[in-house]
Amino acid sequence: MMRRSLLLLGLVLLALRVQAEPVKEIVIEPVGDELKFKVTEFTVAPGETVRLIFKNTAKVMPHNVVVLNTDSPSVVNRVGTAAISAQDYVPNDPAILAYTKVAQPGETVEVTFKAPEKPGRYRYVCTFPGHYTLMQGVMVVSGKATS
Ligand SMILES: [Cu+2]
Repeated sequence: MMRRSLLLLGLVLLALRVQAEPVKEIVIEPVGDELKFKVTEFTVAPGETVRLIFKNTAKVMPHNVVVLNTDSPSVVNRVGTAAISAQDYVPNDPAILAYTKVAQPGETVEVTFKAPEKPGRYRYVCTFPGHYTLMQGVMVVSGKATS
């Protein structure tokens, strides 16, 4: 009987621990129908679980959010140009850390991913054709690791 209660207590504690794992929620919208993200910079902790939600509040423009593992302009350019002919505008590129699918106007999409362990600046772009040169932001990884 005692052993059974201890087992149950253990399970409850385990469940609480799983629930307590922090998830950083970031909500991004475009600026009207401009090729701009409203949030152009956000900060997360190294290794943190990030839930990135993109609410496409635009009236006519489809958009997505593609997070890269670098801030390098040449990589941004490489991914942005390859996206034009890629399926769903997301090329198969090793620099892509996470991405949402394309959100049509009025649609909300999201992606959950683990932030890099390495502090630094990580560029995110919209890879819908013609958007990436203007539609960009930076995810800053900084501070103490969460795990
Ligand atoms: Cu866009």
